[in-house]
Amino acid sequence: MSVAVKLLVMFLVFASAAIAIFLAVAYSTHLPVSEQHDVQQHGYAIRGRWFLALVLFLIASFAASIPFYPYMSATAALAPARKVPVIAEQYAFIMPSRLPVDKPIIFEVTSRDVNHDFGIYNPQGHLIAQVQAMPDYTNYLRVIFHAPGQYTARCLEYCGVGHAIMAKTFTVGGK
Ligand SMILES: [Cu+2]
Repeated sequence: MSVAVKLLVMFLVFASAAIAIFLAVAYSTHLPVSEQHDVQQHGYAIRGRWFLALVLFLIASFAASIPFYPYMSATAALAPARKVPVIAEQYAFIMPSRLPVDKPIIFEVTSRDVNHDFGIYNPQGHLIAQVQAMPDYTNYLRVIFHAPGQYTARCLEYCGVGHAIMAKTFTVGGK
């Protein structure tokens, strides 16, 4: 089932529930009128039970949703990643020329001189990831290369006269 269909089904379910509640409320106004003191005790009891049910529902929802919190899976995926230092300088990237396919990689990107940008292009020439390369600071870029081939890192921030030729090709997979 596609995401759009799931969203449509969810919308229809919740919209139907909302409409049903409105109809029930509208219908309930046809009942004979009661005096406040006749119904007060009973009403408070109903309110108390609903409040308790709502609190329990919210606690249960909160507990049930914790495993789906994205940060845990992101942290788990980071754990076995291979760290690859990248040093940018006028006008080159110092980094390995071969990297593994389908393995999480964390590029540790910094600069030896001025601000650069580390942009990774796949073999089709599409930009797939990028991060700033800054002096005296390390930025972390997590990448998984899903296809082997010849990739190219290019500088994406003007850094001097040689900026346009600042590139490094590297191979993913093979050996
Ligand atoms: Cu540059």
